[in-house]
Amino acid sequence: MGMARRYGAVSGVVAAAGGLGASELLSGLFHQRVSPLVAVSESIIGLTPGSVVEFVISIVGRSDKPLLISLTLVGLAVVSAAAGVLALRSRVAAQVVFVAMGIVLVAAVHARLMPSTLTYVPAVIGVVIAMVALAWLTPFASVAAQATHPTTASARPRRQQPARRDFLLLAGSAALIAVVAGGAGRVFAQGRAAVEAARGKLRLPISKPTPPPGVDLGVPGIVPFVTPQASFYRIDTALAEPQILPTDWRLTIHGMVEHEITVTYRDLLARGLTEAWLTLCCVSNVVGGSLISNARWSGVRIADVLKDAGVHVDADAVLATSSDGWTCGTPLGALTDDRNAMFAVAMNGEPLTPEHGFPVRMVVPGLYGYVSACKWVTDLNVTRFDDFSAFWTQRGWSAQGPVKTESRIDVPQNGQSVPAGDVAIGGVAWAQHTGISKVEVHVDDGPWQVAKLGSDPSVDTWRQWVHIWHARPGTHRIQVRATDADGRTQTPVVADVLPNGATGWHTITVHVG
Ligand SMILES: Nc1nc2c(c(=O)[nH]1)N[C@H]1C(S)=C(S)[C@@H](COP(=O)(O)O)O[C@H]1N2
Ligand SMILES: [Mo]
Repeated sequence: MGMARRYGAVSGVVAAAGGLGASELLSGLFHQRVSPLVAVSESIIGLTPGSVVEFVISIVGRSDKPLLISLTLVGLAVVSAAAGVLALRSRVAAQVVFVAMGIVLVAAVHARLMPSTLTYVPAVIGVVIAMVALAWLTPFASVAAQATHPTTASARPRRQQPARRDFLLLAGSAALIAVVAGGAGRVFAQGRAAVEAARGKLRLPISKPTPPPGVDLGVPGIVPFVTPQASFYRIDTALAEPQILPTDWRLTIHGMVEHEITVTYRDLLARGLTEAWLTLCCVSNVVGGSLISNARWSGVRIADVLKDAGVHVDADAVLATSSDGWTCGTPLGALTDDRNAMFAVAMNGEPLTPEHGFPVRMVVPGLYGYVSACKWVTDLNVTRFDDFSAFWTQRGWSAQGPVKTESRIDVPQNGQSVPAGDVAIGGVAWAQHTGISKVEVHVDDGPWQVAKLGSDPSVDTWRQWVHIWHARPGTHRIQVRATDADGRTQTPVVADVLPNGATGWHTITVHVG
């Protein structure tokens, strides 16, 4: 490799390393399950035939992941080096290569993480930093390369040293920053270790949840009745989620109460746990959206704890505060009536994960998360709606947030092509704390067809539905609507998620060939 190409390659690799380091740091700070680098590696596993993956694992055993990440790094390095060389001739072309790598990172992150506000930030910032770094390094690389070229070097002997030194210094510091940032990302990720260890030692009196019979209709493409932890949607404003040891956790209940009380984790467990199936839904879930998931929750009834504090008759709300400062206001009635509003300590048979509120969070049947599901809850102020506004209500969202009846088509997917003949149209529907009594589907302007329903263990969960459609060739529009147990059919009126939840019938188009 000629000197010029070598400098180009170095600047390409260093620029990419800078971007990657930054993305590792940010994803560590945001406590994302995977960084863009790991997301790419995991996607490679996903795209590799299962037999090949098994074969590789059978050879390298548990080191398959580090090995794969190393290979991904080598791959990225090779492409970046090539881009760096290319930059000496065409900066635009080199940046196009970086953008392409960025698209790969973003796509991998998209496939591996549940979308939330910060999902794509590490990958995007990483790419931008890499591109800026390349733009900075390339001129130095070309000057240094020219300076070391034998003829120009002898012609300009004094130019040689400074130019090389400048480049190496710049590239060296960029590489150093990249390594430090990447390392810091790892350290942040390890900050979880103590909490993770404490969490691992907990032996909560809960059993592995088995889905009740009939909840899963067995139709491929419909989300499972129970959402596994890893794919449970996640929404919060915490840049770095709170890391709270169970032994440090305290909940203070105060305000319009007879006795102010403080509860420890041990106090809470001593009360005995109740369990319930409960679907959690975000007010930001658009029609057809995926910000809704279902789990088995174990916890302590909030009503019982509030009874100990003695709530004043004229209170009508509870303002809950999280250890990260986030707040939500919940109608007192929803916390004291007979529904299973709870301080949850476990989800799907294991202690809450840190991102879902470990050690203790609230879950309240029938209410959107933003008015009820306070994660890392540490403070309850019994009060009146007139006397406060909470995090999202200060930002234009309604003070009250009952979950609206909705239904979603999971299969076929919008825009999909399906063969003519019998096609299963299916999905989920929910009318929380009321229950679903009927789901209907119609194709084009045909009559509404009643779908078959999966069973539901309570009125607080979503319910699967399926309808077998005799599909004829052509392009068709499919719509779904649900009716709740009180006989109210889902409104076709389209409403935006702001200020209190979307409405409208989920509509998809499929091509039958
Ligand atoms: N501390 C805290 N709790 C929070 C939030 C938050 O931003 N901070 N977001 C709420 C919102 S808007 C929703 S929809 C649910 C989501 O819970 P999950 O991330 O466990 O799915 O948590 C709620 N609890
Ligand atoms: Mo939400």
